[in-house]
Amino acid sequence: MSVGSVLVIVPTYNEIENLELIAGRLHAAVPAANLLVVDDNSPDGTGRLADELAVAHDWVHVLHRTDKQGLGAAYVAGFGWAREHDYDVVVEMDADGSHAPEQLPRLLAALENADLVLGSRWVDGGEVVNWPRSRELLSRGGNLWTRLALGLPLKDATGGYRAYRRTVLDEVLSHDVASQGYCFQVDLAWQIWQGGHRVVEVPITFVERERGESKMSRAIVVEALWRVTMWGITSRRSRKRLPAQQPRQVS
Ligand SMILES: Nc1nc2c(ncn2[C@@H]2O[C@H](COP(=O)(O)OP(=O)(O)O)[C@@H](O)[C@H]2O)c(=O)[nH]1
Ligand SMILES: [Mg+2]
Repeated sequence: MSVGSVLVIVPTYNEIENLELIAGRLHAAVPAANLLVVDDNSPDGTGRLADELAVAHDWVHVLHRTDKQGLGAAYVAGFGWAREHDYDVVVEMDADGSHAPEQLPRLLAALENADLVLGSRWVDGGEVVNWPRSRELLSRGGNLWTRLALGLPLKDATGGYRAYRRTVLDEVLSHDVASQGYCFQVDLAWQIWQGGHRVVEVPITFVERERGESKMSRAIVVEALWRVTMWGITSRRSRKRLPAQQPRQVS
């Protein structure tokens, strides 16, 4: 069984050392998938490299943006492109190798019985390699707060390795998505779960980048904390959700 045409969106900001490698690994792992690089005018020339790859390979596409506006904005632009080009499935994947393309077939298989599949570090069988203790605590703490504040029964709602059915993206993007930074991930999972769609977590092995620098910042953490808390307060005031579907874990 197939889930249909697949577009993998890779947002980039200064990922010149990583882009070609991740593109090659993706094509080897899932040859039928197309790649869309969404570059925010990286000073290191990642956008030019992406153009060269697009000339060399018909499965590579590039969306150039004029400046760095955060992960959320880059993905919203990429999702718009995916909808214009009528893909059935849209995947989010980092450029830095943390999200192994070799694990993508498992995410896509799980999407056969789901609307959103999350690659999860914090379910049984999931793991993180080479992360400093501080990053692990931030991720675990962020996910705990997300569960408490929103009642969102997911172990890893902040992760960025996921596969969406196009139909749920259409629904989510019919509203404005205000989240700019990494809390964009929580925002979408929360909206899709609230919409009554099937959300499934699949264990992944997340490997910290070996090349280039993380773009995580204090501002990103503060935005996430603030927004998740506000969503929690607002939804408690107007809880109108139907009885929750529990997410399932697929191994
Ligand atoms: N286009 C774009 N990509 C971004 C932006 N911020 C982060 N990224 C990309 O998002 C992915 C995850 O970022 P990364 O720095 O690895 O975050 P970390 O894994 O949480 O430390 C990488 O592919 C980055 O290049 C942004 O503002 N714009
Ligand atoms: Mg990273």
